[in-house]
Amino acid sequence: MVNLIIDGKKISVEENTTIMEAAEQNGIPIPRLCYLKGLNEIAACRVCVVEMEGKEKLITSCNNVVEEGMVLYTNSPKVRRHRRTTVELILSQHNNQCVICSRSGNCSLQKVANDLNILELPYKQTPEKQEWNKEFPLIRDSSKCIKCMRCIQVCDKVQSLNVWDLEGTGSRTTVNVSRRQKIEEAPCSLCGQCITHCPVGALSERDDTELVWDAIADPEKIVVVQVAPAVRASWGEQLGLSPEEAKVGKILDSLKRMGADYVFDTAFSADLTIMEEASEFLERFTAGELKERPMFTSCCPGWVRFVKSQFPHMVKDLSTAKSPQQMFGAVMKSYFAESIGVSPEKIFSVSVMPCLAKKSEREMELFYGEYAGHETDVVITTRELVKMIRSAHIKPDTLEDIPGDNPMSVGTGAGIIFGATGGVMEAALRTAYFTLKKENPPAGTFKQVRSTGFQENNGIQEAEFDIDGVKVRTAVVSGLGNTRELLKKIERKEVQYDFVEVMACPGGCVGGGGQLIHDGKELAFERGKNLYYLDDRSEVRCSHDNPDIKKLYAEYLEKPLSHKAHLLLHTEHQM
Ligand code: HC1
Ligand code: SF4
Repeated sequence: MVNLIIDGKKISVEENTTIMEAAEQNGIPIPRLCYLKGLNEIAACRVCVVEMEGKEKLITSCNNVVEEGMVLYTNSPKVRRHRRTTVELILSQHNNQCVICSRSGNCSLQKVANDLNILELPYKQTPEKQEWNKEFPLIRDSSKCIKCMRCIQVCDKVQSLNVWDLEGTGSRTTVNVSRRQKIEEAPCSLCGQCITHCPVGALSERDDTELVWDAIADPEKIVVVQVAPAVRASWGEQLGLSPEEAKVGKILDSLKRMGADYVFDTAFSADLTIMEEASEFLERFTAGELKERPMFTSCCPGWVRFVKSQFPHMVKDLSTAKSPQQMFGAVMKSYFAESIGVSPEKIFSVSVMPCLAKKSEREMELFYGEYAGHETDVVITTRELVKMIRSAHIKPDTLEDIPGDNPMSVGTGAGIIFGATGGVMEAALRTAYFTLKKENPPAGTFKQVRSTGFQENNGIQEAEFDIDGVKVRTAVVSGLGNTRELLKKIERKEVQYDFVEVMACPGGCVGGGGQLIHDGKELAFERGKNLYYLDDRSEVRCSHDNPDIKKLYAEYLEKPLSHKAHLLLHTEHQM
């Protein structure tokens, strides 16, 4: 143990603890902007400086470790003076129009400046302005970038894509798309992790909320909305709702109050995806097609973008099943439109997703009978949903837990866990088990595929199951850096699996780039536990037992992998 004094308090901490952590462990928070544990410990912002007795120069607390006998001050006049000047200089290069910023009220720079009581800006304002393609789902506003390097680090170290880099030297140093590419040319997976790790509003999603409001106001359009499984685990976080209170039915109620005509839970079409994907898996498995390489899940468009740009020869190994978002859209514009007696053109299909990549996945086209168009018309993120709830002046505590509309009102526990890493695999195995054994697996049979933490086993969860004498080898991975390592091992034949689930975002969609932002906190696994809790308490826990899915097949699709199912629910993954 190391003994030292911080702000007059005698403390004792383990060796190699950073000053910042030592202070924090003892109830002394030190302000910071760039620091992220394990990811960005480079003292780029210098806001975390402290004064050390006997030393003239201030030291940064995030990347210096404690030493025996140190006497430190985190808030001395000298520290406050320096910290203030540092923040004033950062503000001189920052577009300070906080009122019209997507991160207004949830910005670390705003908080640090407020805490320092900075009410005037002594330095000349010179925020930079780079061009950006505003059509792209990911928006970067260079005038707000504080060069903390977090986006560079998360894209490089966690996602292994290096979309961002430093450009220029000295005071002209800036962050931009690497190799002087345009963002639409870069291998961006649209996972949105750079957004959720940005301490300010330099990165955000393209705002599509006005398109939804316009559709709601259009009397010619029937607005149908689906809400993804992971959204329920995050939307309440900044609306004052506890995880227990933030039920998906309340989101559905909020959408109805805003003017949506029909509202649904995407867990329904997650069940539909399982029906198709589990059948496809068993078909490919028994035909001996998976001897060389496994079948990969295809519901995460971040992963699909990644495999297309990084491992194009593996695209053919993806399941042909469309994602639940796209399946729902296809069913809304066919089965549902017919059930309410309108033409598909009248249906305006909106989805609420924890994800940015879903905004590009929606560009997928559907040709069905006379209809040629999109399955999904607009995708908004969880953050955009919360903005809409706020702008509609809906009081969250008045929302009611209403069911989804018919004939697609039921989603099972299997559909709900899609939002957490391992969930798609577990849901598929429950149904594959039933197909092979003609009975449901006992609860917890496939728990082994659940991840215990993003960092453990490089985020890879391997498992092997014997189902009625059939041996199935599975792997589940989240995070694209982890995925790259896994794919390389598969290529080198160091490992062999039959079925692999990949989610681009660490922890799965619960940690998606469209979820609410809590600077410095990784909440994916907490949120994931919430989904597993909901699954435990679901009345129906297997996709094949979903009564609305059974009805859909009986009345419309006939059976999984039927001709009609292929037409509506599968894709060839165009490059
Ligand atoms: Fe996901 Fe999925 S789990 S991909 O994250 O397969 O976005 O939640 O909706 O489509 O169901 C996202 C979540 C989501 C799809 C499902
Ligand atoms: Fe989107 Fe989920 Fe994939 Fe992240 S893991 S890119 S949120 S689908």
